[in-house]
Amino acid sequence: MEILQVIRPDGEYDSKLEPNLRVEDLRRMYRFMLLVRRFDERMMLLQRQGRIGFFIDSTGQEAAQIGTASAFTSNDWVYVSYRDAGVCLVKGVPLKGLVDQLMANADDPNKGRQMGTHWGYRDQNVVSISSPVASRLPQAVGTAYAAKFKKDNVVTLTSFGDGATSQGEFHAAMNFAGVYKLPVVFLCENNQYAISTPVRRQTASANIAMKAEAYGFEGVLVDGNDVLACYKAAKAAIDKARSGGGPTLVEAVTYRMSGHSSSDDPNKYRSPEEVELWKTRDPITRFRAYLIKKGLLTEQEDTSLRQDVEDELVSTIKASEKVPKPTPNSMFTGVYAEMPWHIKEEADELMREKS
Ligand SMILES: Cc1ncc(C[n+]2csc(CCOP(=O)(O)OP(=O)(O)O)c2C)c(N)n1
Repeated sequence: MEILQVIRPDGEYDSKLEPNLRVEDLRRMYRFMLLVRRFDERMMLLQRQGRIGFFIDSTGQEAAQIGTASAFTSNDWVYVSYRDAGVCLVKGVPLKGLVDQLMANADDPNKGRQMGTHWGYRDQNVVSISSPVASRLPQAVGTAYAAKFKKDNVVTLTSFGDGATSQGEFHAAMNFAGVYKLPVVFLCENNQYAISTPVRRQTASANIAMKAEAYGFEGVLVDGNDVLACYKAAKAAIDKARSGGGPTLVEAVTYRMSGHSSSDDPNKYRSPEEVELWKTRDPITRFRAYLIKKGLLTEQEDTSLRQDVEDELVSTIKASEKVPKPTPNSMFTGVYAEMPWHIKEEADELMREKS
């Protein structure tokens, strides 16, 4: 299979393949990429300082996430991965919403009940993450099935790692989506590892995209470190889904530059040479080179954009840290429309003990 690439690692590009995007869209995408990279660095530091409990970053995968998400509209549904802070931001989740989640404070829409990075934002159609690997895929297909049934003109995105493709849920979801021609985009962010398991231990296939063929729909292989290629592949998949053409599996070939999470040491299972090689394919360096080559960004503008991102992060962290923790009795709310008697008893007992 050919891999779709618009921008080469040195910033040179194929003008015949460039998607039709406005300058402000390109700049917006670049800013999101800078923001999520600094967000990752900052959050990892906060975790090391004990100011948040746990963190999973996406460094190296910014193009796959920002490029793909930029092709969706605000009405579309997304079932993201814990590694997809960038998708949440593009979907319109405020930066503070992400930091509040990690701080598990009272402003977190999930009231601090989820594990850190297990995003969920109802207002932006970002469905709360369930942790078992690949469990989101059948859920996303269910949403796409409902959309088709109700004739809602929405497309559902679900993103997952290469490791998820070894789970039964991946195959069940792909099969159902294929049979019912559902408006769903499967995004496999193939970052080469599932914690310490390399992708060659996940599959004997030449790639993951080709698996779509077995389920009767198209699979597309894309350079996951090329933001324009990711946008272009997603846009084509979304347009097809919206016009009744059914699902697409997009495999974005990328690399997880850091460890699996704040609890992992990747030096135990991969070589420094491998990491160095992927650094030369950095998605942000590549997009920056492209924008400069096209005259859409100057060195000075880049510097001030980075400062702007830094300022936004600093003020957001300060604001989130001021928010108190959720009150203990908030754990009894938000699940049942009418509280069952036994939960009410427990809530009353807690209130008595606290008073
Ligand atoms: C069913 C299940 N098994 C194991 C785990 C533990 N676990 C959490 S993340 C992960 C690796 C997932 O890798 P991949 O799907 O490639 O996504 P990535 O983390 O690389 O983005 C594992 C094994 C889990 N959450 N659920």
